[in-house]
Amino acid sequence: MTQLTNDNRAQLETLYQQMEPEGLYPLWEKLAALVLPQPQSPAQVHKWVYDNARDYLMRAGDLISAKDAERRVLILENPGLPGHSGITPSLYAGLQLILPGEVAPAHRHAQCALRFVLEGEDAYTAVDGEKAVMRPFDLVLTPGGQWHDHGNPTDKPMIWLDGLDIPTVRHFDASFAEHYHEDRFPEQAPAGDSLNRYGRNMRPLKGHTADRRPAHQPLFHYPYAEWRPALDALAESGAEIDPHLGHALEFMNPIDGGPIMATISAHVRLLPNGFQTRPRRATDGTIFVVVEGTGEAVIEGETVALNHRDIVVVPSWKQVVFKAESQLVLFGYSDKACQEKLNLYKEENA
Ligand code: GTQ
Repeated sequence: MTQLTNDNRAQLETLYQQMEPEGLYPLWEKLAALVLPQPQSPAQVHKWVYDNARDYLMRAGDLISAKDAERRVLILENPGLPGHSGITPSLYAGLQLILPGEVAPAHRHAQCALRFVLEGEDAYTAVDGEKAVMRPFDLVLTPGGQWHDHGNPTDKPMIWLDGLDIPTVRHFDASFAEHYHEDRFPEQAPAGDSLNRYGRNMRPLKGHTADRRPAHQPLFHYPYAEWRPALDALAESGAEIDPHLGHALEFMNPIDGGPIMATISAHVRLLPNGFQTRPRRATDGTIFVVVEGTGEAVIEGETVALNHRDIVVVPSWKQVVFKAESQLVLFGYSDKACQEKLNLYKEENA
C-alpha cells in the first residue's frame, strides 16, 4: 500500500478493531493474497509408495472389518493440506481394502467416486444393483446419487484407489448421504450389462430396457482389457506422439463425449522407453498412478522416482516433466472436468 501517515494508520487500526466484531474487514489489506496473479497451491508434491501404504492397510484389515468401518480406507492426505482429507484442494484419494468374503454395505451420496484397481481380481462394485467385476487397473465409477456396495467373493484381498470429489462437494455445501437398509442393493441387471450396452461405441436401440441407467451417466466400467490395448495400438501405429503428454487417451462419457463425471476427469498415457515429455503445467492438480514401468517425474525441479503402483500428486500449476526409464504407463485423474465448466481451466505447454 502507498504512503499512509502514522496518524492515518492509527485511525485505520482503530477502524479495523471496531468493525471486526460486526464481520467487516478491509479488502485493501488482503487483496493481493485473495486474487493471486497465478495459482499458488497450498498442496505439496507428494508420493505414496504403494508397498508401504499397503502394509498399513493390511494391518487395518486385521483390526476392523469392511462392514464395521463402512468403508475401510486409508486417506491419502496432502501434507500441505493438514486436516483437510484432500489430496488436492478439490479432490480426495484413498486406498480401500476388501478382504475375502467381505461386503462394504450399500450407501449413496452426492459425491462422485472413481475406483482404480491396484490389486486383486474379481471382487465387484455394484452400482444401482449392477455389478462391475473388477480386474487390476480397471476404472469403475460410482457417480453421485447412485447406490453402491462393494464385495469380495474371492480368496484374495482386493485393493483399489478411491478418487472422490469430497472437497468440492464440501466447498459447495451440497453433501447428502444415506444408507440402504440392507448390506446389498437388490440386483437389477446382470454383471457387465451397462458395459455391453454403452461401452462398445454403441448404445441401446430405443426400447423398454434402454432407460434403466441415468441418462447422463450410463457407463461406469472402463476395463484395463480395453484401454491398455488401445494405448498399445496407438503407439504401434506410428501415430505422432504428443510431446507434452506421450500417447494419451482420456476416459469419456459416451453420452456427450465429455469427461467421465461432472467433477472428475481421468486419462491414461503411455511413454515409450527413453521418452521424456516437454515441460507442462496446468491448473488441474493431478493424481497419477504408475500402472507399468519405471521412470521419474521432475516437478518444479524436484525429482520423484516412479515405481509400480506408486501414487504421486502434482498440484495446480506445478511444471512437470516425465521421463520413462522403461515403457511407462500412467493413470491420472483431476478436477479438469469441473474447471472447464467454470471456465477456469488453463494449461501451458513449454
Ligand atoms: O466406497 O463409497 O474412499 O463413500 C470415501 C467415501 C470410499 C465408497 C471412500 C466413500 C467411499
